Amino acid sequence: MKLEALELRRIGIPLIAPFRTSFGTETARDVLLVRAVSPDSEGWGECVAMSEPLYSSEYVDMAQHVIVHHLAPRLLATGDLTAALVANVLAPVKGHPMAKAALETAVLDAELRATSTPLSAYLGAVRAEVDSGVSVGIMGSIPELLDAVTTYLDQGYMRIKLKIEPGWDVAPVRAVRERFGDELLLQVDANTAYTLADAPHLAKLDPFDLLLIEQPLPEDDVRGHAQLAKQITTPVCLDESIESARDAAAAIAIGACAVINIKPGRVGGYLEARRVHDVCTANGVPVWCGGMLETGIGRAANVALAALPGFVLPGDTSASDRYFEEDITEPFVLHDGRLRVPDGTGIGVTPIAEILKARTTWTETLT
Ligand code: OSB
Ligand code: MG
Repeated sequence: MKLEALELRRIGIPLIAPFRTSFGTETARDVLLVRAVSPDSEGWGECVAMSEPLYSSEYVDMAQHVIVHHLAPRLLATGDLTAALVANVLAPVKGHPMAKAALETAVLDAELRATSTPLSAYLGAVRAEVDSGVSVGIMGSIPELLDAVTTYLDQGYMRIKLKIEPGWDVAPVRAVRERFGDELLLQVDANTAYTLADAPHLAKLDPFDLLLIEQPLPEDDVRGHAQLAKQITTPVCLDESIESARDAAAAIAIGACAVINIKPGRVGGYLEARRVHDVCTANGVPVWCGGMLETGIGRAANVALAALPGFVLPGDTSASDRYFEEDITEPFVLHDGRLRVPDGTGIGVTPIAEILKARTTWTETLT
């Protein structure tokens, strides 16, 4: 297709409740959206970079800058662009997977809409709905945590993930396990808050039969995760450490992870995300779809990915009302603990014009 324009837009959208992780507290999302325009189609992508570089080195102002000055000009200068070409065209620019993913998704959405193909079908989905879990932030007290988990379970979520950090780990896990019983699917996410020296402490989580512990050690300590895996019985899952299918193959080969959390933004887009899935599946490693507090635009595409066969664990694919009072698309709602995979063409959703307009804080069109 001929890429005529890339319309960039920043929107501000408050979170229903503050979301605290080991790296910080989010109270609102400042989201960069990309609209790709071709003569006969248009497509949307959401950049998952946060306001500050605390999850990874990317952040939204930087994503905007690299798109305007380095990435968009390369795409706009490509005569006959396809989604499959985007990563190659952008490869000379090092890093910035979240910025690249937003662009690739917008181009892919436009391409799929032009051929009336749903993203789920294009990716190879095998399910019409996906099991939903919920990521529960660090709370001020155990009673507050138990109340939050009670509410989510009443809503039907099929799996609970607790954010942990030193000082908020064994006690909240024990409290949730004791209150909700052995059948509850329960896992934890440390967002790199520990070191290998904490292995004896992390082993105290062993009796609670967790599904997995996500990214306990720093992102560049893949070998440390392999060593940790020998000292605890909880399966180790990687998030931040995995930025490509090659990373996934290497981590699996040295025994650094038994599970992988796939986030398309972290690996540069849905095409690489599918390759991570394929590598994991070929190695018998289960995967699940992570989240970055996306609006309906990012969520729609995540849900399509989560319908691939290797996604055998519930994802952080929660309903719109877990995050926002009002989403920018038709809201995603839980049906018996699941989200329906959009069946429209492309990502299957578009922003609602009035809501988008009301939330927009900045826009620029690149040609
Ligand atoms: O590590 O999975 C993470 C949110 C922002 C940044 C990193 C993470 C998360 C979550 C929430 O855990 C997932 C979601 O509900 O979108
Ligand atoms: Mg994580």
